[in-house]
Amino acid sequence: MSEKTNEVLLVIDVQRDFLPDGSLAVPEGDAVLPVINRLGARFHNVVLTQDWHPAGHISFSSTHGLRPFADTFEASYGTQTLWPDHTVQGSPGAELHPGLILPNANLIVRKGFRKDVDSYSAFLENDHRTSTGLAGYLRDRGLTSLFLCGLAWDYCVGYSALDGVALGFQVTVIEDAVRGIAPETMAAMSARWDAVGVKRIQSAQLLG
Ligand code: VGL
Ligand code: ZN
Repeated sequence: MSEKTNEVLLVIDVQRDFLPDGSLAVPEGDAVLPVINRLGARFHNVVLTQDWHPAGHISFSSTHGLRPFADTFEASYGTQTLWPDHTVQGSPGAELHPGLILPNANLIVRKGFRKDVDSYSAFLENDHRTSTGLAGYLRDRGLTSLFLCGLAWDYCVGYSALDGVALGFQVTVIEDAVRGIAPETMAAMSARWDAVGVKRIQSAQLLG
């Protein structure tokens, strides 16, 4: 692949807790590792995100004495899905997965570190106002074409892609380098991607 200078690989939330044996394991989450490592060797610009929650975070069902996956919480910014405790700051589960080998990584963006706001998107937290700073970083560096991979299709990859388009970036999801939490929410997210012009490709189209 002859990479263009405006292209960046965005590797979303490939952390121990989202892979098998993690507290919020994404089905087949480990399948993305070899694909992402191959992609990472081909991009000069690689940016990672890391979900990074304080203990007692608003998105944890345990914080509210409610059930993960089944219950929701009415946050000031809208309805928040509730999850098992995951990616707690400084815990082993929050670490980037050790199977990830990305020497070209330029930046790691942490998100979801405010106790009262969750953040699925790499760009904007769930209140749709608080910026992670990533858009400014990418614009400053002239990186306007984003290739997304990682976890999870229906949440963090999903909302990052939608916000990326809304912020004026060209966004392509590398489908075989992404896995999701549930088929229904994945299908719903795919429809939203298609509606706003998120492109979808297979890694072979880049690695070929
Ligand atoms: C994620 C749910 C909660 C993700 C993060 O990385 O997709 N999903 N926190
Ligand atoms: Zn989270």
